[in-house]
Amino acid sequence: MERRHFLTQTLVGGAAALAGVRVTSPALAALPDPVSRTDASTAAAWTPPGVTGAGRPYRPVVTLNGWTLPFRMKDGVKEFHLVAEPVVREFAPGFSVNLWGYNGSSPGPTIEVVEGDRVRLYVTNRLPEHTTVHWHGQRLPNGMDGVGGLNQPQIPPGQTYVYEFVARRPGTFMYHPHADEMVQMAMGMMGFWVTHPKERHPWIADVARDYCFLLNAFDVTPGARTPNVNTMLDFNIWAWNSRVFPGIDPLVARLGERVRVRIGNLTMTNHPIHIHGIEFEVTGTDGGPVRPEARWPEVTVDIAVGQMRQIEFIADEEGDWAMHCHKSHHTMGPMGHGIPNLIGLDHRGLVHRLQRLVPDYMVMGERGMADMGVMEMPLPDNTLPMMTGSGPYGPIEMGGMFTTLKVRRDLAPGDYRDPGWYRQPPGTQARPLSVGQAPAAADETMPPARPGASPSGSAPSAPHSQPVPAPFDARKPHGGHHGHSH
Ligand SMILES: [Cu+2]
Repeated sequence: MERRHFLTQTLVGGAAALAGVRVTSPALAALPDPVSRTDASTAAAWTPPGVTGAGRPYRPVVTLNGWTLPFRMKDGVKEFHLVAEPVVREFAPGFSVNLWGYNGSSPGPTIEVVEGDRVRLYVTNRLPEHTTVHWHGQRLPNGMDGVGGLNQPQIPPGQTYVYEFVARRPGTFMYHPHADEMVQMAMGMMGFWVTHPKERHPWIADVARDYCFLLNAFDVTPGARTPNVNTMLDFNIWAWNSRVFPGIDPLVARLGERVRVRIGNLTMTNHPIHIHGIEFEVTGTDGGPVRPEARWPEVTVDIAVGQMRQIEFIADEEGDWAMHCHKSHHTMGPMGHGIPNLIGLDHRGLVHRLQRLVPDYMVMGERGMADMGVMEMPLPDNTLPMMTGSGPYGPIEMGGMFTTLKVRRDLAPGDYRDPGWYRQPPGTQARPLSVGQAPAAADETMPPARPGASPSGSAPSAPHSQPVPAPFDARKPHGGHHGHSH
């Protein structure tokens, strides 16, 4: 829940500085109160009361499992107060991680303004080391770009700096530190920024729903609570806004609505984001809106490291549509990594002998790994299973970067609540075929070879002179598992 803190003690105690200028007590008193939120649910869109700064009223974005930072107007300037600080983030029920973030959460709150707004951002550093904030993608004076050591001195612990610039172009942006980046981003310091157009823009459509979230990744050893910060590529928590399925809320839409989704990638690898059931277009990139004649239809958009993409579609098919990263190991929890492929291996006999040595020994992956979705195996505390999250028909067998797009006819405009699982109309769902209904299969799957003909077109061989290899002696999977039961 949102609550207001008063920073007076912290700020008076530290030697606060505004852009290198020492701040006197009256100036400190003038700082906007920082707003904090630790709840990881999707907050309702925040509409500023009455005033929208430079532009027309806009439809606010909804940050998936996140929230929008309230501002105050002061002398025509939108003033925000970000506090960089340690936070505890729940990635999914049963799994929480010690991170660094802003104003109680990681990612920090979304900053939402209108093109032409003059924006003033106070940044208070409550981390144990220095930091800065870089406003990724913005046009701004060089001294406001936030690269520590290049554009400004680092913000020491306990101090407050102020950034001020005009939001010059509409679009999708991010913010993150440019100070000890590897550590601070591995610890979750990042946030989203949306600048709405100040007037009707020919390349920016009005949409009924406007979602945003960041792609982020962490390396948390199973059983641990704090990320490893030196990991270069081998992350094991693949998250959207520091949440993993089933902790990621669904995107909901009313049938026929135009929906925009803005996605930024602050992981160390690219993510092909795939949505089932609809086609979308990339209507904006890091550099701004894409002119309509330059767009093409997609069902998957690859979002490279450091990029932002905004996509749009008409939600014109009812149902619960999967939406996920198409790198299959990014829809797996931490236990999905580093397991050898055991498919086809016959464990009979072996398991029994191993269990004499290790009573809890069980077979993993003998028939594939789908069993992991229902298995209740003991895990270290504070660790998610490899595949988690169930649907109306059982385990979905995915975790990590996965959620659903839920399109409903009877949803009220502006209602973002999870409508529950979709009920397919009779006759519109894949169904089992009972024995006897199957169309008759031909006895022979290959046409008889014509004498002298060779499938490859090369010199005729004498197929009947070759010995027929014995069929591979694989045991067919059946029923239960050996070594454990569920
Ligand atoms: Cu991915």
